Order: sequence, then C-alpha cells, then structure tokens
Amino acid sequence: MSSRHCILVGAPVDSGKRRTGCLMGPDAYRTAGLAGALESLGHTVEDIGNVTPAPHAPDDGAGKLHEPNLTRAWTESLSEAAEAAMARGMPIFLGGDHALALGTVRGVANHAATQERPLFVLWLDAHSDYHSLESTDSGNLHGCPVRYFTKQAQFDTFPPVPNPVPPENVCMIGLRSVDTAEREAMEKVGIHRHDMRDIDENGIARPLSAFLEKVAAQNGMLHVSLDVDFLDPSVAPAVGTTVPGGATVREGHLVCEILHDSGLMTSMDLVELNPFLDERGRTAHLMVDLCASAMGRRVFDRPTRSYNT
Ligand code: EXY
Ligand code: MN
Ligand code: MN
Ligand code: MN
Repeated sequence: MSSRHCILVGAPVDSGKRRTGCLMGPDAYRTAGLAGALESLGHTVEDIGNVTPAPHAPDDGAGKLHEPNLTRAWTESLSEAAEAAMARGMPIFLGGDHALALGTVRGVANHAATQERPLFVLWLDAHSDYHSLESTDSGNLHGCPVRYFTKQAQFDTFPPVPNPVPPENVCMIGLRSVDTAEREAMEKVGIHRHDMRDIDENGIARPLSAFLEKVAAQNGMLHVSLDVDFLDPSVAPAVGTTVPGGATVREGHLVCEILHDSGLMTSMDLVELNPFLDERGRTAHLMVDLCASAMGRRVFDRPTRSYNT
C-alpha cells in the first residue's frame, strides 16, 4: 500500500446498547497512539475530532431501541462526515459501538456511488448484526447495522439508504453468536458467512482471499468494520459483548496483513471498545496494532508488547 492520507473520525456512539462506555473509545485510540503508529508507516494523518455527539444510551426503563430524532441526527452527521472524508483520503472511524456503522457505511456507500464503483464490506465480528427493528429481542441498535445498510428491512425512523450495499458484497468472518431470526433472514440473501468452525477447519486466509478476489475483480471499494469482539476475550476483554472462542492475536494480524497486501481497503471502523472493561489499555493497543498491520506494519517490525499480561 502506498502512503495514504488517513483521516481519523471520532464517532463516540454509545446508544446502540444499554451498557455505556464506548463513548470513551475514540480518546482511548488516540491515547494508545494510533496517529503516531500510522505516521511511522509513512502515512499522513489528520484527526478531525469527534463528529457525533456522545449520545446517551437508551433509557433502560423504557427499553427503547433509540430515540428517533437523536439517532437520525448522529446517523446523518456521521454519514455526511464519512462521505466528505472519503473524497479527501482514507477515513478510519473511531468508535463508539457498532451502531455507528449505520452512518459510516451509509456515507462510504454514497461516496462509492459517486465514483461508480461497487462497495464491499468485510464484517469482522462474533455477531452478524443483522437484526431488523422488529426481529431484535434486545432492542439494541448495535445488532442491526448490516440489515440497515443492505436495505433488507424497513428502518422507517432512520435516514433512507440511497446506495444500499448488496448482501452478496458483504463478508462476515468470526461469527459465533447469531440469533435465530438473523440466521433465517441471512439464509435468504447471499451474505458470505464464515463462523469460527469454518476458520478452525479451513483457516482465515482462504475465505478472506476469495472475497478479496471478488472485490478486485469488480474494481470495488472495501470498507472493513472491525469489532473488538471478533477477537477472543482473553486478548481483547474491553468490550461489552464478549463471546469465548474468538480470533487469536495472530489471526487478527493475518487478516490485517492480507488486507494490506491486497491494497483494497478504502475505509475502516474500529468499534465496540469499552475502556472501562480493560486493564491498562491493552485492548486499545491491540486494536491500534491491528490497524497498523492493515496499513503496512510488517510482522517482524512490531513493538514488543504482550496482550496476555
Ligand atoms: N444479536 C444480539 C442482539 O441483537 O442484541 C447481540 C448483538 C451484539 C452486537 C455487537 C456489536 O456486535
Ligand atoms: Mn458488531
Ligand atoms: Mn460483535
Ligand atoms: Mn464465502
């Protein structure tokens, strides 16, 4: 990958679920040295600050999914910021919970449409985040973004999706917690789904490389959405939705190294980090290191850091 102009976009969305804490995510990545890590790889870095308010988590008592006017406000502002950043460089969105992808993918897709290039999405996550407003049991928005930006359900109180991502342009890797309603809905569309059993049996490189070949063949743009809970909780505990049996540190780096070598990634989300659930910021440091691998840091050229202490 040649030198890129990385645009750090803080998106402290914390209203996708009831447990709060993701609003501290953007500053945790800044504190963990994300900008310096990218600059050390020869990239230019511009941090435009936080573009969404730190909205409140839904009121537990009401069990509300979201407050429509609040959700619409930050989804639209984040979508506009994403589209503008794509026109100038390579946005890296600092979450915030995964509900932020309602705005980031919507905006990135709007930009891809102006370039007349298809958008592909790599979803690195223990969860499929494929609920509609009707199918979700928890009422947590962070479990819905993929269904929204593929426009496979009505989200009437949300901004419309002018450039939906075709489901067959989405590849999910790391799945190990999918609700029945999500699985049944996904079986009707062509989303590429690779759960941890698939990864255990066949490795992570094969499904990822097959997807990247498809992106390259169609001159696609690639948005990578990396959820902390893609990784095993033993190495990445700072997330509210941990699921045992996740990706190892090396599997995480391998995904990012293959992404770098492909040269296809055009934008990235770092989501679901909750610094309150961590020790000494080790999860934030791991996510920064993974982002650095996706941006060209080589396997033998790494800071000595243990994630298991
Ligand atoms: N499927 C469950 C729900 O909808 O509540 C869990 C969703 C967790 C979503 C996190 C962001 O990946
Ligand atoms: Mn997620
Ligand atoms: Mn998840
Ligand atoms: Mn596949």
